[in-house]
Amino acid sequence: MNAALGRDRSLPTREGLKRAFLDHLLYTQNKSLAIASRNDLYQALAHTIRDCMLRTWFDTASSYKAKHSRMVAYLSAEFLMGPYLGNNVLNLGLMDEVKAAIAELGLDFDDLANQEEEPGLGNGGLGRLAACFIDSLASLEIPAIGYGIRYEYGIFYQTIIDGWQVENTDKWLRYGNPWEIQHAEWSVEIKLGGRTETYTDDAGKFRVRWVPEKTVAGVPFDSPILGYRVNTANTLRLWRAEATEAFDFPTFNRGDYLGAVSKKVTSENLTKVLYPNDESDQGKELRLEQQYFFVSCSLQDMLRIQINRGQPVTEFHLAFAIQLNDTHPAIGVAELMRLLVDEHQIVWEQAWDVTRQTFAYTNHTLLPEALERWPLKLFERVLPRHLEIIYEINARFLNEVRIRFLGDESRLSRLSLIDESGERYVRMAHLACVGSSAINGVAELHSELLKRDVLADFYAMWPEKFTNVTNGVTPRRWIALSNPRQTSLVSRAIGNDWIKDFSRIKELEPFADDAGFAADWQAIKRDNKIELAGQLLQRTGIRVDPDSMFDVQVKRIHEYKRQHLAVLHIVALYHRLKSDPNLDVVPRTFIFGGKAAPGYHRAKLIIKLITSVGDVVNNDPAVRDRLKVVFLPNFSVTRGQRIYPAADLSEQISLAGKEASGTGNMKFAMNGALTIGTMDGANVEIREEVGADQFFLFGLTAEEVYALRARGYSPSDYYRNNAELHAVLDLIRSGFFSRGDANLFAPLIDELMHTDPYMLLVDYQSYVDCQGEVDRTYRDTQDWTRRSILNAARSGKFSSDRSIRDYAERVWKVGPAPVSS
Ligand code: KOT
Repeated sequence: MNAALGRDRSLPTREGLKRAFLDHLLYTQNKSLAIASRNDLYQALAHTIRDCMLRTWFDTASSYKAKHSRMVAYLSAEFLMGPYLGNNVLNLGLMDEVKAAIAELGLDFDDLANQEEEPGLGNGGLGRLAACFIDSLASLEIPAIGYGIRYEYGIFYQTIIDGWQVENTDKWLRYGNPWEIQHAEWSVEIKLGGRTETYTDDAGKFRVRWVPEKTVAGVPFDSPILGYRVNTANTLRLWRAEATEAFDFPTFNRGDYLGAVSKKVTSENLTKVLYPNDESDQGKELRLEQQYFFVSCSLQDMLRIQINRGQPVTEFHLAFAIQLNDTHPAIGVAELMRLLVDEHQIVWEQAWDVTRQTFAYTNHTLLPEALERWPLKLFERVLPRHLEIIYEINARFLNEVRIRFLGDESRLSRLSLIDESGERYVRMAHLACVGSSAINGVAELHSELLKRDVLADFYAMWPEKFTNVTNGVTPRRWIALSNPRQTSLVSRAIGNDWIKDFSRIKELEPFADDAGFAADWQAIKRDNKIELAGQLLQRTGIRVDPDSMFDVQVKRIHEYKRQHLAVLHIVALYHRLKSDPNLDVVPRTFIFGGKAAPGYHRAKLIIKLITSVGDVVNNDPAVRDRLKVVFLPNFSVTRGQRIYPAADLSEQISLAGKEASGTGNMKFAMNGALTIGTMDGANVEIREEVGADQFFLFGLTAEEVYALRARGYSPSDYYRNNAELHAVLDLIRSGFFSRGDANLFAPLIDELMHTDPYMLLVDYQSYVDCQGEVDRTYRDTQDWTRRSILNAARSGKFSSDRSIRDYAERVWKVGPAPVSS
């Protein structure tokens, strides 16, 4: 409909943007400027920007089709995309023009952009990584499609009531989603449950077919993923479950209208809600159905594309490289086998070759509770045919093992796809390893630990399959969009090529010693802190001093991430200040944010501990100018965009050997925050890149953690031998922070004193000493600023563009396929 835009790919003028905006206001929202709500204005602007991308999107698809480019299919149960509007305007290269056009209409761009409900279709790191990767794939002009689930309700909205987390539903689709296009014509049918039966086909061949108990329809919703200032717009294709028939006609004809509709409701429950657990496996039937649903939809879609291109299904692996984002889509290995063998009548051996050459698997965790396994009974009930296929894969695989390791029975049971040590389970990581040609961890240390520990037997079997791809984050969203002040300063100094080629950020290094640049850098940090302070006041009622050090820990709340270690430090400082009111400490604002899984009581108690300590500290006149503790509710991509640019100190304090990589650590570093952290995940590589002076290191190494655990660890020794730690734990235990309720935090403190599985007490002194070092360093503002600039200048490795190049070369064997203009 839009004459002002989108006819070709030349960028629209300011007048064209204004005209298109007003047209959408009238023809899409049916409002005038005078009566439009902010949502109407946002919707009109979103549609205007969408129009600017459609031609590129269409041309990209045509170009891939014509060139038969090998395509990356990134399969992920989560895509935590964050708001689209700002990012799309940025990637179009239209930020200044759009802002000006909107201003000329008497409106404010940021104000409208803030109207967008972010699609929270992920829990945390894993889902956000998928979003950064999809941005980098498009920006590097690599043919790719992201496949996932269009949850009707994303991650819950967190509020804090009386210091506790309260979950609210996330109705992100309430006002519609202007960034998606539904393609009902590409719907597919998904089977579930039932049984299998054998039959003889026309050629006299013995075959198996699946007689499902029910079927549901999968309907794709596509969003364009525009690369940064290129002619490529890839697709994010998310599947929604619908009833295959709107009505169950036999029931309907019996006069049971409600009964007939209820079947529709049941089908649609499949994609209703995102499971809000990060790094824990709950083994729920609906979750297995969700996984199978989106994987089968996606594989059927790829086969349709392959056939539509006139290519044989036996060459599927030449057309697609499928990346499994952890094991949530690992059922794809069995599903592709089923589709090839049962539905396309390919012989097993050939189908297996195709399958193995198609898949690659990324592992994202070493935590045993996150390794997915499905009770065999449940699996059989939902996916009877897949269980048979998995048995067949397993039998052939174990034969291979037997030949390689004669007589090693225990190795067989360790490697088997079926865990038979007690109740029987299907091990999804094993299925992923056997069915993939490449297996990777997400940071050097993590990949080493995988080979040594979790996947050691697979490493012994196929060392050549293993590789490391260190995570990265997109500098577009995490600097150019979130931190416009830093972006213009940097671009004034070194030009703006760094946004596309982030390795060039190193050209900033010489400016660390440029007094004028440093003064600007420092002023920008202060402005960002003032802005965040405004948000904190508005959302929590707590007033903080922008001249205090902003010491930030934002990430999911989990014991292994040790938010409570930071609390022990805060309580220690509080205790010191109370004992010596004249003590000279650098004023600090401790900022926390993050969600706890709703069923993870210990994590929820950690939130309550943070807010309770905050209540006491923030309201104590003796310390309140020097210590502030804020828990910012509902940490999300949107909130992160304001937080990272305003941080002075980034807390990355997980127990070594637990955090696979971390990606928040990278966002902070790029935005000039120095890190206090352990030798865990990508921290190791960050320290290596930015230099030890820019990284405050403390704590045991992963090796030392293993050694200590092997020797036998007794936390009570640390409690007894460290007077300050003793006092801190006693103070929390006593009820001092819980209005005299000595029971409230008892479970937390007792666990620390008796088992302390994440070794807080071991690392406590080293952490507190290290914070002392941070304090001393921060006092010399010029020195701190210099380190902050160096830190950002040396963060080039942590762009997701680098990660994607690594995958493209080493795993997918694909290259760019630019779309001609
Ligand atoms: C969740 C469930 C099962 C298996 C893994 C997870 C998982 C891992 N969820 N998030 N992660 C994080 O992934 C990030 C991206 O690789 C890492 O940076 C981070 O360390 C993981 O904790």
